[in-house]
Amino acid sequence: MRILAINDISCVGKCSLTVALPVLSACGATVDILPTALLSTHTGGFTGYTFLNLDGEMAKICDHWETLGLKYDVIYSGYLGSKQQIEFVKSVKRRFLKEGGKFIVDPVLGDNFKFYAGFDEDFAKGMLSLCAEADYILPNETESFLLTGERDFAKALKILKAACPHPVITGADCADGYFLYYFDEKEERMPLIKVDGNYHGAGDVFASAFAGCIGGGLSMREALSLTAEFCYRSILRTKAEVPDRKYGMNYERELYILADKFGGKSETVQ
Ligand code: PXL
Repeated sequence: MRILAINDISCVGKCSLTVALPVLSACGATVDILPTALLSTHTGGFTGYTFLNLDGEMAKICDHWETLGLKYDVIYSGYLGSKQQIEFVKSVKRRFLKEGGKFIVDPVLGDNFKFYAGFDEDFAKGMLSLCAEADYILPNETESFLLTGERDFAKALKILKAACPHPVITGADCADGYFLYYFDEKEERMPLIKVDGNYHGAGDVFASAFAGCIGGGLSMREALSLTAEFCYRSILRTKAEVPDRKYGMNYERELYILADKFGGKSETVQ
């Protein structure tokens, strides 16, 4: 299974591609990357970070790839560095997704009911148009609100479903519990255990694991349930081990959950 991960490289802070690579690899995927921006750290909680937009480079990289005839089973996109990149990622899907392949969009926009630095309403509109090209979208509760203007999760899910066949709201805090809201063949809710606190990078850990599980052939429900278990354990570990949450999640020693599912003895190795 070959996956293309389109996301930024935040050198410090464990999110985006530095998370996608190990998590997707643990799911047995061959991972290629298309970096959208290069930052010294992510933008959530650090100050003074560097930011290099890679718009021009992305176009050149893809032109080269076309000469190699590359095609992907899954294309998974996350943080985009500019509005132009939204249109560019649509063209990447057209050029490089295999017939019958899956396009998974994590519409990275914000958290805690605020946009991340550099994003606004106009960017959210563009992101919704990218969601309309996806098979699966993975907004958190803030992104679900920024995309739909709706705080009620059942209503937001309906609006998202009009854009994309399989939306997942990745952490819906409701009066009667904490849930994944998603649409597979019908609207469903999967209960989650809520751990107090804010865990930077949790969305990337979730989206990467889900993309790996879908690429690995699991059904949507199986993929969500394994992803939820992996995230829950990683969050518990992070809560215990990482005092400064802007440094991201300690998910590494939970990767075995994915590797156990997707690993196996090679027939060529005795
Ligand atoms: O985790 C989402 C994310 C990805 N990439 C960058 C970010 C953030 C969130 O803050 O700043 C650069």
